Amino acid sequence: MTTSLLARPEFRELLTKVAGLDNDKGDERLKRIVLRVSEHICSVIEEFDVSPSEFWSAMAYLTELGQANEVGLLVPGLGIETFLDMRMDEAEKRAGLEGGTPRTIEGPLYIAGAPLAKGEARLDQDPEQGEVLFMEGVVTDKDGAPIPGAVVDVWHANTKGGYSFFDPSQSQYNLRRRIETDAEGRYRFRSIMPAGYACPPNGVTQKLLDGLGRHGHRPAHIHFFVTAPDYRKLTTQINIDGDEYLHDDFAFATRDELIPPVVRHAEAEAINARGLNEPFSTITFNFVLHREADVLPDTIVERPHAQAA
Ligand code: MBD
Ligand code: FE
Repeated sequence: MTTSLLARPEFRELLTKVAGLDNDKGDERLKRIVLRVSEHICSVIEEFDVSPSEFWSAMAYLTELGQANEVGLLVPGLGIETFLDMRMDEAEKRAGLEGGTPRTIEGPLYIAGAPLAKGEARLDQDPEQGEVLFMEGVVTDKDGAPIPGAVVDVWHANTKGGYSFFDPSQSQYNLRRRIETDAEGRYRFRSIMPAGYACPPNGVTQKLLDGLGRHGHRPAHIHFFVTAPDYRKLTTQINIDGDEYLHDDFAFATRDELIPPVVRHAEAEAINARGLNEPFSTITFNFVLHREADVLPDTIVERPHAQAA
């Protein structure tokens, strides 16, 4: 039987130098993390007897992934963004926070700086053939007290599953708005029913998913950041009920509390009252925020966000 190379003193010495643990400069936490990551990579190579060719194909994959700007797509596909949510949920539970609207992942397609409206907005700027959707609700604290002046930053895909900015066929900030709640804590918007998103079929993320026998589809959904002074930032989404991928999301973001009823209105009276010619849908969804507290980990996640203008 051969003993693991990883246990040999000459390998331990190599790792120590790799992580800079034999010097007194640099950052301690970074050194400890680099040590563990290096150990884990070498251990996987050993466990699976990874050949040099296999190893370099993995490095080529990561290079392509970055060049295609798909890192933010693979991360949720591997469940890691959901794991970060699970850790934040646990930390809040340990600190005694209960209730409130559940968080779910941000995903890679947020753009900062969407137009700011007061109380209500229309999100669909680009004419599209699709079902009109009205969504409304109130932002409250845990006791149900409305929070006026909260900002509901909403973004979603068009009827083809594409997001403005990333999809050059859409105008700037199409289907993206920030809505400030009114004196009663209310927000409302008119938009168009989104379609589900699918990873680019010939893309780098889908290539790995193919190897895992997995699809790259998300159910139709609408994203939100909900913020208010002295409250914890909420990052969440609602899913459109009835979608075939509702409980089979490649990004693992579905939560039972985030599937509000979609009410379809087909009566002529309701259609006329809204000034429309076709049936439409409405969704009511309230957001419940937690007060901020020093002992809790920050819910504001620093990550690069493009801005369209
Ligand atoms: C999306 O629209 C999305 O929300 C996530 C998490 C990943 C890819 C596309
Ligand atoms: Fe999305």
